[in-house]
Amino acid sequence: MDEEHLVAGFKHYYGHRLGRDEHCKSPHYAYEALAMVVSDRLIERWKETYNAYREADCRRAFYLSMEFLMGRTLSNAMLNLDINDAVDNAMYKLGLELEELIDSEPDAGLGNGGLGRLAACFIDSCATLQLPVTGYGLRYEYGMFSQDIVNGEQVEKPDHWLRNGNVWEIERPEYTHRIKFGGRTETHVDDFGNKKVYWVDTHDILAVPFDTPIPGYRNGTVNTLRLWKATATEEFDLQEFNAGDYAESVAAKNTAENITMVLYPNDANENGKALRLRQQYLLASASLQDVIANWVGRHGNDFSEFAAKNCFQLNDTHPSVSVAELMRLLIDMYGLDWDEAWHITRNTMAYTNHTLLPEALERWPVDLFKQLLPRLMEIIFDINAHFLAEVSAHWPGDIDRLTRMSLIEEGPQQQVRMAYLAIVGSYSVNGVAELHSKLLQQGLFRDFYELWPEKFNNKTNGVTPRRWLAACNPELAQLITETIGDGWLTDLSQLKNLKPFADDKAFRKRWYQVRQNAKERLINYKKQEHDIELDADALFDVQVKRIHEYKRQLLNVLHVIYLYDRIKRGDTVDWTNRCVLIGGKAAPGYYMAKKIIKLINNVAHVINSDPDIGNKLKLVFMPNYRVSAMEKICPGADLSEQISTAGKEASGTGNMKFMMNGALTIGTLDGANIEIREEVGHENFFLFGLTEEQVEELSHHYDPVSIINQDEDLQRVMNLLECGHFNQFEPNIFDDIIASVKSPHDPWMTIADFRSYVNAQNHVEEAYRDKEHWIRMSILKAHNGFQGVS
Ligand code: 26Q
Repeated sequence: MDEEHLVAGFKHYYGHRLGRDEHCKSPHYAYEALAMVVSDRLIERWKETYNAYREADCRRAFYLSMEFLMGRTLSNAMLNLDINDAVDNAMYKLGLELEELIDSEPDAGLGNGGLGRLAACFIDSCATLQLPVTGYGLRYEYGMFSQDIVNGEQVEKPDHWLRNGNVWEIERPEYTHRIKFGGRTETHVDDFGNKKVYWVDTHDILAVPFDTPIPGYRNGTVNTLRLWKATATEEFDLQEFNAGDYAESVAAKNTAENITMVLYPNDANENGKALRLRQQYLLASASLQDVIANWVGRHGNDFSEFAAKNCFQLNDTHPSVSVAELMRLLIDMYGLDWDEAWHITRNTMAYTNHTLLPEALERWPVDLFKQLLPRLMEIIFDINAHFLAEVSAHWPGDIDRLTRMSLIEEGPQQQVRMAYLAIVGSYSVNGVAELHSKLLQQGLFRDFYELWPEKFNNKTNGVTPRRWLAACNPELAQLITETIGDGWLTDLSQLKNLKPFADDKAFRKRWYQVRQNAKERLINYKKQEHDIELDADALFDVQVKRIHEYKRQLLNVLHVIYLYDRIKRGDTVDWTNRCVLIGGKAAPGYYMAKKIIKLINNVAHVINSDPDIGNKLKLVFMPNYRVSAMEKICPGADLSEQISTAGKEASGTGNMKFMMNGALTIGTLDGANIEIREEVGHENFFLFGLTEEQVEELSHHYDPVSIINQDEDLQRVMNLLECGHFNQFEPNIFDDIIASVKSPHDPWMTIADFRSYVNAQNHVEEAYRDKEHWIRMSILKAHNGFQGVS
């Protein structure tokens, strides 16, 4: 771990393994050599952790997720191994710039947003808490697309993140599993009248695992993230080869390998795609076979303790075919009877829901399911039959309820309701914030809550403070540690010990200085990457997240236009300079989200090139928002925008990352905002907007046009939009956006919240002008110890 050995290790890898010398100009190889050196230091601890869990023989959890949005690994590994300073010195000795090496690591962008990053934060925290938790996911060849902005519009580029190899993973072909697709089922009855089902004539593929070490924070524990890659089987090729089609048989490998080729964007248009169902089944089957093979290796065919020793956490419904797959494996492969298998399944599966939006609830056409996974479809029908019998015993004669609760939705084409499958097959169902969990019980899953209230619970999301404070904002972390010790790194509630220091003038001064430094770094990053000058004294107002109508980036833009209009009218007494930064990706098929990006860029162009505006107001769209960008952005933000329509954002997690770095929040009573506000105190949170109940009530008689007519400011904002002020040479391109906010059916109610949002923003400005007051709030806000579950 010391400097000398790090230097020697680096030279060894750089010179002998990678074959580079001092003439090599690319920082990439230096990054690789350093990553190899750091990775070596994880391997021994990895084996020890594996053996320790084996010996402890405790219950283990497996986090099944189609997404792990890991971002970069190097700086996190260095932090957790406690070798930051040694590496810093070693690189200095070698004449290398550590920052540059860190920045040449590509993000592992194997996720869309919140749900994928939550999985990554959880496995980090589990390693730190020394919990025996393994992540299971897919090793996509292409992660989340990278976003370019051309003429203000999003252009997607494939993200071939593995192009230069991946130092952190180890392939483990010895744990390969075979996955069946297609074919048909045959039922045989033996001499004793026992029924046995065979799934035959299948087209099989292989799932090969790649393991990544997940180090805990300075505790010697290294857990595992195991990602599956799809490959062709040997005989798959051979069949065709024997028929003489050599080239075709090799080409056919592609069909198998396509399965893990690309991460699906979170996009309503991608619903129902067969390839996505193949991906989901690959994850479910390979992971369950893996755990069962390990179990059988230790306990033979005795599954009596299986549920007591294993559980599978389903990250949304994406892996929920696992419920049926575990039944199949136990019954068809290990000979258990239905009741035994069902008892085990119901006591090992747990389901986390991440959305209330009805369009986001997964459904698969029965026909497609039958064709791709015939045996699984049969099992789902059997589960449904048993389940509906239970429902009718509970509510005799209640046919409506049976129709509502059935795992199969009837209609022109039958569909499997994956959320219901997950609920029926699990011992626990949770939402991701208190409000969200309450709404699941009272709304979406009400029937199920009435049947099994004991299954339902809440687990408010959390984020890892190691990556989201210690690693991304070392200066602030240092100040906190100097003030209250370093216990907060593994016990976030200790941040409450900062509270008295909000009254300490000297501490406030240091806090302010550290935050200004972070803003300067963000400004430099923007300047380098996007060639724009920002003013460090301005209020940095940031909204970064996926672009979605319910997240209301549009409301943010309406406010920016309102500020622009005020400057143009000369209404600038007591003005607060403001830089509004917006970033995020739109799903490639989401028309409105893409229009919103275009609008942001067009408004930005008009504002930023108007000399009347100057430093009073800037609007910047930050392209290609991703994990490594957030690590640069959140330390430098003053104000975090959490402005979703109440009841629509399940939790939000960006809100937590901003607050722990000392930003204040403007937000609605939605998701985890509500709990954050309770923790930090109402006076430290800029609240606005309708409540979830008010949104629901208003939806019956919403009249945005009359709201506009009664609000002069809003009228002017709408006029600027409608007269084409931001699209002078592109007529009508924003008509659909204008129509959407003016529609009485607008589910996001942007217009309804405009006035109260503007008022809250006025309070923000007032507070920002009183610097001492703002710093006090920043300290209290960041550090009242909101914890979530990380
Ligand atoms: C669906 C169908 C086809 C292809 C992809 C998908 C798909 C992919 C990803 C659907 C949804 C997702 C991701 C959802 C997500 O990130 N939800 C967020 O989860 C966070 C963690 O719980 C919450 O904080 C956010 O509120 C929630 O929006």
